[in-house]
This record gives sequence, C-alpha cells and structure tokens, in this order.
Amino acid sequence: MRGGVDINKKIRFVTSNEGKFGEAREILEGRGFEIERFDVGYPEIQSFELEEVANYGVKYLWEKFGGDLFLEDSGLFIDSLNGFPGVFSAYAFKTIGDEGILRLLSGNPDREAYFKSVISFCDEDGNSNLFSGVVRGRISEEECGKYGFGFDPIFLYGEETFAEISIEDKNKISHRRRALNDFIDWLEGR
Ligand code: ITT
Repeated sequence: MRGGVDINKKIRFVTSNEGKFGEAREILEGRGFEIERFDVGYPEIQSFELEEVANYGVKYLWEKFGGDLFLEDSGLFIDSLNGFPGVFSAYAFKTIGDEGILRLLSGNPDREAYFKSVISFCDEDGNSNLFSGVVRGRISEEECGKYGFGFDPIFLYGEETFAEISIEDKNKISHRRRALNDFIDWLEGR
C-alpha cells in the first residue's frame, strides 16, 4: 500500500490521447504510482467549464466500469479570442489545427494564452475529486519544434515552444504536471 492506494493495482487513466498518457505515466511513475491506459469513450457534455465536462465524464465511467480511474480534460485558452478554443480544443485541433489558430491571430499583437488541465478521479465507492493546473504562455508567430502533441508547436513558454523542449522539460512546468502534482499529493494523503 502507498498513500492508501494498493500499488499492485494500477490506476486506470481513461484517454484516447497517447501524448497525454505518456506525459502522465512519466510523472506518476516518478512518484511511485503505476497507471494503465484505458481507452474507452465517454460523453463530453456541452459546457464552457472543463470541470463540468470532467465531472460528468468520470461519473459515467464509474457507473460503467467502477473505480479507481481518472480522466483529464484540457484545453488551450487564448485571451484575445475570449478563451477559444478552450473546451473545444480537441475539435479545433482536428479541424483547423495549429495553422488555423495562427491564421485566427494573424496581425494580432495580443498573443497571451494558457493551457489548463483538469483531472477527475473516482474511487471504488464512487467518490470523485478534481485537480487542476494552468500554465501561461503566448501563441507563437509560426509552428516550431517536433516534440509533444496538439498545440505544442505554437505554445511559447519563454522563448521556446512546448514542441522545442523535451517531454522531460515540458513535464517540469506544464499544466498537466501541476494538476498531477496536486492529484499525487492527494493520493499520498488518502
Ligand atoms: P481524451 O479526451 O480521450 O483524453 P482528447 O485529445 O480528446 O483526449 P481533450 O478533450 O481534453 O482530450 O482535448 C484537449 C485538446 O487540447 C487536445 O486534443 C490537444 O489538442 C489540446 N491540448 C491539451 N493539452 C495539451 C498539451 O499539453 N499540449 C498540446 N496540446 C494540448
């Protein structure tokens, strides 16, 4: 047992996104928790809040598959677009992609943006908890870098995009890291 959690029993991370899973596994394993990927679909309700989407999804999953499991809803929020694509980030990435976001911001000097991650965990008894993390940055003028996934090539943290730094370095500062840190602290305290 570790932190009230049976470490022989892996916690399931419900996600279809390999990039998310790889980052989370590295961070959790670094703190002694093993996870396994559980690639099943769940409904994402229409809401402007990641927290609501995550909460609804995890309850649905618990009713179908029990606990312990968690999911992560995340998104890129661009200040001058009033937070777009936000909760619609996966759809925006699939449709207009990095290029489309750059086009939307073409000629716009206000490029402030942030990534947000919300983790929703549900235990075997159906008790759920939310953890969140944010990282602020800027949208670049062009795509740069080959690492990561999604909007990483256009998200500048300091002088470099998230796709120009290694996953190890992204994992030290990312929104996902910050949410996972709180999640792990909570798991250890259970
Ligand atoms: P699951 O719901 O199956 O986990 P998904 O990709 O659909 O996978 P989301 O609904 O949470 O996940 O969508 C978030 C989108 O935001 C994701 O597809 C990326 O395009 C983008 N995104 C989130 N975190 C990111 C990160 O760390 N780097 C780059 N893009 C990110």
